[in-house]
Amino acid sequence: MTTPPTPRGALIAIEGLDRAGKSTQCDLLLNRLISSGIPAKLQKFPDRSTPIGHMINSYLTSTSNLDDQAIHLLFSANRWEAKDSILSTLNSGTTILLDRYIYSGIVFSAAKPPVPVENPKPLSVSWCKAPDVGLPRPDIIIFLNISQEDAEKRAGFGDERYEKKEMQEKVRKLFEELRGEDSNDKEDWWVVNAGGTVEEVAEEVWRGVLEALKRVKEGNGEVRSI
Ligand code: NYM
Ligand code: MG
Repeated sequence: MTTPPTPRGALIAIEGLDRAGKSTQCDLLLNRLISSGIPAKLQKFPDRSTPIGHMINSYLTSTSNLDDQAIHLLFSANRWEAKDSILSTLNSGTTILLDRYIYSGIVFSAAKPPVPVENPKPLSVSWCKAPDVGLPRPDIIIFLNISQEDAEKRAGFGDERYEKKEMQEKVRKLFEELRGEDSNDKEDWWVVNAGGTVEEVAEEVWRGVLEALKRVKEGNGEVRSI
């Protein structure tokens, strides 16, 4: 008799604007999964610990300057360098929580104001998506949706690039566009009202996770691609 193969883990992306509560929810969720007997791991993007991650960190903290296109490709490369480990972790039966993924990658780059001379047009969503095509596709994207009003009630922004009100407003619009894109992609989004208490948000997030686990169970075992 052969032993049945280990069912693969689920790939769960957590997305949202800065201050939506992603990191808090990721930590709670990781604990809840593990204490429910579901092996799980957290993978944060950008992963600032790798050589590419160091370059991204210098850029975000304004220690270095880069073309919009170059930094965009570095964010994508930072995901590609994690791809094999993501796939082998999933295939070994461990669920992965992604604290940001390609969706942040697309909207933050496309939200940047054009540089007047060298780069007169904003980067398009399709251009921004292209380098991520082929990466593992999440079974669900849990979007922590926070209203402008609630976001403003939370602690102020940090000093990193992109943490400015005008930029965040564009990011919000682009996330909305991305969520509505086409019927196929639409199913992937699980929108949670992130304006509630930490516990209320965690409950809604958990329902999304149960949905992802169900999809994996009903699927053919393969990890889809972007
Ligand atoms: N960000 C994040 C991007 O611009 N592109 C990407 O591909 C990713 C993953 O980095 N403001 C931006 C969004 C954030 C910033 O992320 C740092 P964090 O989660 O604050 O470390
Ligand atoms: Mg941040």
